[in-house]
Amino acid sequence: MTSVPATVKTACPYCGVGCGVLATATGGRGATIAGDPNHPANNGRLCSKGTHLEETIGLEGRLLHPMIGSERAGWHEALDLVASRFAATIAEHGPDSVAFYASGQMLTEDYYAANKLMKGFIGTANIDTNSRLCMASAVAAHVRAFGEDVVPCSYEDLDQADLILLVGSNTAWCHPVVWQRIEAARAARGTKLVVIDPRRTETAERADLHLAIAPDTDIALFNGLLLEMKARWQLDGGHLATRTSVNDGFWESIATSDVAAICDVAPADLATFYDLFTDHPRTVTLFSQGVNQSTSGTDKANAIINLHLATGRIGKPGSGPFSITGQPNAMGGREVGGLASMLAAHMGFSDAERDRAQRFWQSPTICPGPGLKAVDMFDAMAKGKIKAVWIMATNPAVSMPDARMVRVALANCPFVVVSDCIADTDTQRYAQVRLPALAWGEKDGTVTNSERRISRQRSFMTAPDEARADWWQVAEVGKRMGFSEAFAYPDAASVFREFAAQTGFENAGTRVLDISDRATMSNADYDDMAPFQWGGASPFATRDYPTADGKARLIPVTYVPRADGSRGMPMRLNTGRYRDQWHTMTRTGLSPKLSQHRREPLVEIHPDTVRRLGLTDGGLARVATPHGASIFRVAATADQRRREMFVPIHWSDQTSGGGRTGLLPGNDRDPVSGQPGFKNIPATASAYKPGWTAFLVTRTRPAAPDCAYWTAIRTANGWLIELAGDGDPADLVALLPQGERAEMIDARRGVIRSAVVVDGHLHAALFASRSGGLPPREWLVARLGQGNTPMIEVLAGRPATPVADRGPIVCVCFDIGLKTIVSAIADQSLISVEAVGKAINAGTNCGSCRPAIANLIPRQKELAHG
Ligand SMILES: Nc1nc2c(c(=O)[nH]1)N[C@H]1C(S)=C(S)[C@@H](COP(=O)(O)OP(=O)(O)OC[C@H]3O[C@@H](n4cnc5c(=O)[nH]c(N)nc54)[C@H](O)[C@@H]3O)O[C@H]1N2
Ligand SMILES: Nc1nc2c(c(=O)[nH]1)N[C@H]1C(S)=C(S)[C@@H](COP(=O)(O)OP(=O)(O)OC[C@H]3O[C@@H](n4cnc5c(=O)[nH]c(N)nc54)[C@H](O)[C@@H]3O)O[C@H]1N2
Ligand code: SF4
Ligand SMILES: [Mo]
Repeated sequence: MTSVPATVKTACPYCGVGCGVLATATGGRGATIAGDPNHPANNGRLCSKGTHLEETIGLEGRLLHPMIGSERAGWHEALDLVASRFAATIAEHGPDSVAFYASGQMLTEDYYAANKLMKGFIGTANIDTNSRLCMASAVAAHVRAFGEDVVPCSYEDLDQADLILLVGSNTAWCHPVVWQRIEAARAARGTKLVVIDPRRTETAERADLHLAIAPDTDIALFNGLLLEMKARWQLDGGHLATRTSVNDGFWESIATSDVAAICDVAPADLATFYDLFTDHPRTVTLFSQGVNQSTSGTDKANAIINLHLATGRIGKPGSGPFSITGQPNAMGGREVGGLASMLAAHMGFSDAERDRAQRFWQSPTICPGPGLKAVDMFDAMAKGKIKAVWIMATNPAVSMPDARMVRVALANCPFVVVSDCIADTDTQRYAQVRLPALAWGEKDGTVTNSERRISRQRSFMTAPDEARADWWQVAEVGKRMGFSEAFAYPDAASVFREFAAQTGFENAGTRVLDISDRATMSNADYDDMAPFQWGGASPFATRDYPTADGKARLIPVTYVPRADGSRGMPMRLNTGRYRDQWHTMTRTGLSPKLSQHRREPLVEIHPDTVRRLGLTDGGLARVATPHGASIFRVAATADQRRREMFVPIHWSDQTSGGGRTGLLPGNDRDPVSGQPGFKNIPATASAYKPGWTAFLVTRTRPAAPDCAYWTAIRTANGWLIELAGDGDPADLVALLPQGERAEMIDARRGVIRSAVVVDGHLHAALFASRSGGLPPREWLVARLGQGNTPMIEVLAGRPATPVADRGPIVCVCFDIGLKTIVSAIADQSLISVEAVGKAINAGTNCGSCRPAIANLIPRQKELAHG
């Protein structure tokens, strides 16, 4: 009898859109992946990252056994050691000498267990999370305005809006399925789109109006808009009077003169913005890291919320201030109290709330108040105050601001435990104990997306070797620390039921988060649980705001110019994401498809500024801030404002010897939320002119090269490694694998061309030059692992009969390059993305490249001649 492989309904492990995925195991570590047509978050759609999940679920690079130092250990031994070291540290130095650094990539069950252990049983609130770097400002703004961390919108509101403002969000790249929903609304009802972002992103390029504001001037813009609406009699007097509380002096406090000058936008564009807002009452303002990751992030978010409260554009279809979450379970972490500034189940630290949590947990102790927020936590570690830390599902040695100092802190911490599914990460290098976690496809539990929708992540593959669930690891340590009963969970379902019960415990309608109707569900019901939304589609449509008087608050927020310029640092550095990579690339970096979109970390700079700084487009630049420096490939682009730069966050020590963005930001942070300002950093850039440049295509990855700049990225059959440095390029030959070698070396001119063949197949090829002239990469990348390629062609770096240059890959699903798309548009007079799709397929699968194609259509003439 042959069994038909079962299809499992699960949720995507990447962004906070929270798409439903249908996964069908195909044996071994394989699976077919499709969008779940019945999941309300995506109705069957998946972006490039979701679509190519199958390339990331193998066992390559996985941590499969507990490790103590460099030795393999048994689970008992490792867990005993963690429990005993934590207990001993607490006994000697008190509960505040230990810490937990968690992640929005943990499941709700993992997070709940970790928070309970720290706050209720160890008795310290020193548990914080990478959500501090991500959502903390939005959380703080929600609590200030609504009394509770509640997102007042749903995705449906995007379908019903007449105007959508995207503030500090590169939606087309970072929340692509929400983007596709916005596009659908524009097609269906002509929804207007305004993008507020200093950069002209692919998202901004698609907008009806792009306001390329000066960094961190959002408060001036939104206060200006609110005052203009007041002047135009557009406020909602009824809503203001009955549902909000406005302190005396509020209107004076937001007074802002000369908004256009502060924001550095054309007065005519500002007028258009005001008119669009006046004409379209159904407005959703979707905001992301351009708002949150700022030293004024909480005030920015409140400026947006003020506008919606005062104009009554909240709690109605097609309206509301919509903070979109980054990670798959950033919202779930907030629900369970995974931040050092919240308790659990949306409670704070008052005596009554602490007492309530302690009685619910029946715990021996309870944390006395808030704990250390991420930056302060690592700071305390550097100072020797935190003596044991457990890091789970996050890579702070790369992603924290001032990553160099974070590494000093980790090196200084006597006991570091890291739970990860990957064996070698920059953070793992500092661990005394490494615990192997289940990865996506193996783990089982729940996540909550941006619109408060709880979905099940379900396993469809068996756990490899000794990898175990994160919640299980926490519970086992809890038991070993003497809390056997409190952590005796037989399964994830029992953790979820307890969390559900806590949301209802002595709640009596005071907190919106209440899923206690699930507290008694059976394991079978948990297994079958369909996605559901807490708080309903529009939580504040009818119910009071969860404040003492039931009213929302308008928060006085004032624009204050930043005064952190540094001597010799005349530029501003902005940092963020690429379309097809996820954070520190531990998973998306495994996918050859996803690695095509951007082969190297670029520093994007306006062409005028490139010239002024003496840089060259395509050359290398050393980007420096007061905290560190790193080398990036220069991309000159008028999409950047002058004197501003943008670099991606993705490259780590595992993938580069340059491009290390984490070294650049400092610790400046929002005074309310403690969230670091990652997007507006004083900086400078200067040319790095290497003695030689080189690249290596290879089937097997060599040890990390020792040169000023290198980056390694996945290709279909191996790796592409870009290199630049000083000294003798001949040393590079050591990077080549064993095999039959063919070479062309001109030592005087510093030219090396060397190819390695194994069993008649091209195994590696190295090209180096002192003059900078190197052949194109993609033909060689495609030859890798292939037989019968004449050696003379390999050493020439190109085939005897030239092949058409496709240009950089735009559509990764069908491997279609920019030049192919541009010539199809020109030759066939294509005028829409659909027409391009019909002609050459590009953009017809996941759709992540549709904005890029749309932007090529009007620019086709300029590009075809360029
Ligand atoms: N492809 C991909 N998608 C992802 C992720 C990923 O790693 N890769 N990560 C996920 C996570 S965790 C997150 S948090 C989200 C982040 O999603 P986004 O917030 O959309 O992404 P970012 O690139 O960090 O930054 C957004 C934009 O803010 C702009 N910005 C900078 N300064 C300002 C300012 O002062 N004002 C305004 N208005 N805008 C400004 C930047 O130019 C940038 O284009 O993405 C999620 N989705
Ligand atoms: N300069 C700059 N820095 C930033 C940002 C920025 O815009 N600019 N953005 C910030 C933001 S918004 C975020 S969210 C952070 C993200 O930063 P990180 O959280 O550090 O990035 P990830 O690469 O997602 O790290 C997740 C780690 O968990 C592992 N992992 C994956 N799944 C599991 C699991 O189920 N269990 C366990 N135990 N491990 C798992 C992965 O292998 C990986 O090592 O970066 C922040 N840092
Ligand atoms: S938009 Fe893409 S990355 Fe985000 S959840 Fe959906 S498929 Fe995953
Ligand atoms: Mo994030």
